[in-house]
Amino acid sequence: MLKEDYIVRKERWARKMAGKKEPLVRSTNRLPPGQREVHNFPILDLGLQPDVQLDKWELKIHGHVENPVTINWAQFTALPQFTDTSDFHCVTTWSQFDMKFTGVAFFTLADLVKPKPSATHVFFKSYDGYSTNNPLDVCMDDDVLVAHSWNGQPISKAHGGPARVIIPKRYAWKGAKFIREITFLDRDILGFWEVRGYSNTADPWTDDRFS
Ligand SMILES: Nc1nc2c(c(=O)[nH]1)N[C@H]1C(S)=C(S)[C@@H](COP(=O)(O)O)O[C@H]1N2
Ligand SMILES: [Mo]
Repeated sequence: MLKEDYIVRKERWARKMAGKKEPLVRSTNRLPPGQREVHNFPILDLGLQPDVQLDKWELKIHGHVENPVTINWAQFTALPQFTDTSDFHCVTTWSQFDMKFTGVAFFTLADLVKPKPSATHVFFKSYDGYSTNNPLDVCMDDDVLVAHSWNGQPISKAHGGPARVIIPKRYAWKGAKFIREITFLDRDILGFWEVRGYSNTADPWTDDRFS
């Protein structure tokens, strides 16, 4: 990512953190090609929803970073909190608008572990055995977070609680539910769906579903 792009994104995020964001003015065309709007927040998983107790929950963040950490629930929820409203696009053609997620911004987690210059990609692993991958610059945006709440309520087990990753600019499979481990890498490694024929770039606006 260009240094200028990074600074612009982080400034945008800082305004959100300070509560100074202007009211959202969204495009009237919010539905990416091939999608239909839903209101019932469908559930998609691998058929198993791991029962992770909060006192056993841990998030390991490591790899090409200066300061690897494993944080427990109390440490995670003590980090600066971030709420953002975004649209959610599943590759199976449903989209739901105005999803209000609260948690910890990816910028905050990156500031905590300090990625080394060699870090170019991020690999996410979940408690259900799921995994997915993204370029670092996709994660370093003002709308990316590890969420523990949806519309003010704790995220249910079915929707990936205790905590899940939200990456609004990508199809939703790029955001791991039941998040357990975040690894900064110096190369790309494909995740669960990416090795099974799904697009590695997953951009809803270009109908970029399969590889
Ligand atoms: N751990 C995990 N994360 C996952 C999945 C999964 O099966 N396991 N499914 C992905 C897919 S395909 C989508 S569309 C969204 C669905 O989130 P939801 O069930 O809350 O709608 O989670 C994504 N993250
Ligand atoms: Mo999906």
